[in-house]
Amino acid sequence: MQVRFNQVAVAALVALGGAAMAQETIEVRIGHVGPTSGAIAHLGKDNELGARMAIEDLNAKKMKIGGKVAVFKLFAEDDAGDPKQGTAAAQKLVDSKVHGVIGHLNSGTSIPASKVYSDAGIPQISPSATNPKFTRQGFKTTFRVVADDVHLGGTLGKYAVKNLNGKSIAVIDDRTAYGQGVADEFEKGVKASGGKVVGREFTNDKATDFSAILTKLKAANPDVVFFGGMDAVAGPMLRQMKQLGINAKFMGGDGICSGELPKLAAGSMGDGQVYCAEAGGVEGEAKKSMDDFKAKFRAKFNADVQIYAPYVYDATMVMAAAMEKAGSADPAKYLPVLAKTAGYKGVTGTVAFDEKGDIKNGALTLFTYKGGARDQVAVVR
Ligand code: ABU
Repeated sequence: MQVRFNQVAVAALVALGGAAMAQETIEVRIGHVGPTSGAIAHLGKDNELGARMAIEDLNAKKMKIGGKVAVFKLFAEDDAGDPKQGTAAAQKLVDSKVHGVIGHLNSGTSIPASKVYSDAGIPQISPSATNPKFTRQGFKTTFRVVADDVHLGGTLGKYAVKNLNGKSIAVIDDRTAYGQGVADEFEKGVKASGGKVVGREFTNDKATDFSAILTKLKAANPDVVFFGGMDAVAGPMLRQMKQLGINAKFMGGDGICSGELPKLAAGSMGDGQVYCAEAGGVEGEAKKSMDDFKAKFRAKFNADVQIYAPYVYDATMVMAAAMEKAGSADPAKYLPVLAKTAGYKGVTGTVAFDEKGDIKNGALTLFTYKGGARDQVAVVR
């Protein structure tokens, strides 16, 4: 009789232990939007892979939110870099009741989409939209983990005059929110540094023939040509500059600063001819975390980071950390905690937001290209 009692007691204890071990879970839906189709699909896919990597790492950690194990799910959307598709993708994510959004990639899509997220009270962190307006609309839900075009364009303008010794500088932009904005800031930076802008032309983000504007600028004999736009346009522009015998240095912002640019330029870039800047970056001891991320990314996806995958990764981690700290994935509950993010140590450096949702003390990394690969020149703040 005693033996039977002991058997029952042990069985009951095992059942209780099993119940305790089967922990409650909470589903956390993270939206991601970027242009995974169209001319800059390579950049959109790079961003999306950064989000996938973050989601996998978060799930492996078994992070607890409000005492429950969080199961993160990625809701990935394509906006093709188009403002209308951007707002449609944003509405789709709102309808899917995502808890937060990482994206979009472009300023031209991030800005209109930010109103959709703001109206729904859903936090949005862009890993790459640099137009200042993005965080200056008075929305509490809007954040970014990169420096803006004032910093980016202004620094590049100064660099063109002071470091590249540019005497006659030509400027082209693609008339997008990003391209025109960064070119305007570049022009201001050139003038503030005592440089001379000898021509300003524009194209669009789908153009492939630049012979008319390049021929016009060639007559002004520029020693530096700055392009505000993306790598998919900069590559063919570099090819046509070479065909026309324009031997000027070529500069651009973060939009051209990809691993893909040498391929898009199809052998038309001389070593040290092209300069660009990523709107973030780390150096010294901290660079190891970025290098480790890039190695892990390559091993996992058999692809090199283009530009912003590490920033997408950090943006996702920062959002999850705010949920963990708030003990809730409810946007209304974790948004105030997200806004107070300070000192988060990510792979791209320290993330802290100011009152507008901009990164505090954002860095820039200047690159040139040598042997068909990006070559880091300096990190500046
Ligand atoms: N920052 C360059 C690419 C994204 C954008 O701002 O449009």
